[in-house]
Amino acid sequence: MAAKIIDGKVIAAELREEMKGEVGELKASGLTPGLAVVIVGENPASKVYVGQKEKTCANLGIYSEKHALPADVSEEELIGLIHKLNGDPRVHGVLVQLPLPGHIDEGRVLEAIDPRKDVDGFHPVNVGKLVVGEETLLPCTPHGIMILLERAGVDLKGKEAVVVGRSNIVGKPVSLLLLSRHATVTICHSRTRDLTAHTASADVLVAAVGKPEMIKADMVKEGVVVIDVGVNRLEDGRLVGDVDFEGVKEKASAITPVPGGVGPMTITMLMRNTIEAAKQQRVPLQL
Ligand code: L34
Repeated sequence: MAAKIIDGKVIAAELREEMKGEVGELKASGLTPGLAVVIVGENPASKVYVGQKEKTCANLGIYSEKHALPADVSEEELIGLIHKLNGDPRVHGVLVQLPLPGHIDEGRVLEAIDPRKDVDGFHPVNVGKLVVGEETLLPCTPHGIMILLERAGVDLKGKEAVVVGRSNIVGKPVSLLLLSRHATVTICHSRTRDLTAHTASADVLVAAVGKPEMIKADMVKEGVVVIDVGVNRLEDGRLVGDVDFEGVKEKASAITPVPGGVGPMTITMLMRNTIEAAKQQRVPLQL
């Protein structure tokens, strides 16, 4: 059986079209959603992603500003900028592109962002809300994955969901979201003893490790739904996922491609969060 291709590019474009209308209405009512993106250093991939984020903002009518800091910026200076953005009423979302240079404590930086402006959903307060099932700004990639599964018509209740990778950005939060939809969730990682024993039992497999094409056809079962979060640039310039797409698509019932799968959804959900954050910041909390 050849798999259905889950087209993240098309689904993301549909969602952005809806958001465009919503942004138009908000602006007419006097509220322009605003996003500040902070990038430190010269990581080429980060530059590409940040460029796409700005372009998408412009396309939807969302106000955006980019703050590019040199690689040797001090942690204090970076946190100072975040405090300034926390207090700027034009800015509803603050995103610090990761990874950061080694001399900067990532946790300290993420904790400096006002949780209400944390459109990445990385602040411990928002992570905590996700854990206990409270409504919150969801991390963009995991949220995008859940929408792809929904649009592909995948019912998660009682299914075996296997997540390969345990990062704070993808693996851990997507595991919690799958759990909240009543999947039985297994998280595998670099120390997992028999990876194939786990992946072969998956009804839904999420690969988020950053190793080019490591998930092979003989590691999955017939009919599996595969979400490939990997974005790996090979030496020959090709962009591939963590899944051997050509092999695995012959066994899967549905699969996301790279590029054009999860990536476009990540940026689109960032726009969603920026709009949500703007709406929440307009209405003062009734305590
Ligand atoms: N703070 N840092 C913060 N938030 C994030 O949500 C990210 N991430 C990850 C890296 N650091 C971050 C992203 O935005 C990865 N990431 C991301 C965003 C977009 C795409 C991939 C990763 C994407 O659009 N990928 C395209 C291909 C792009 C290309 O040609 O290089 C795709 O179709 O998959």
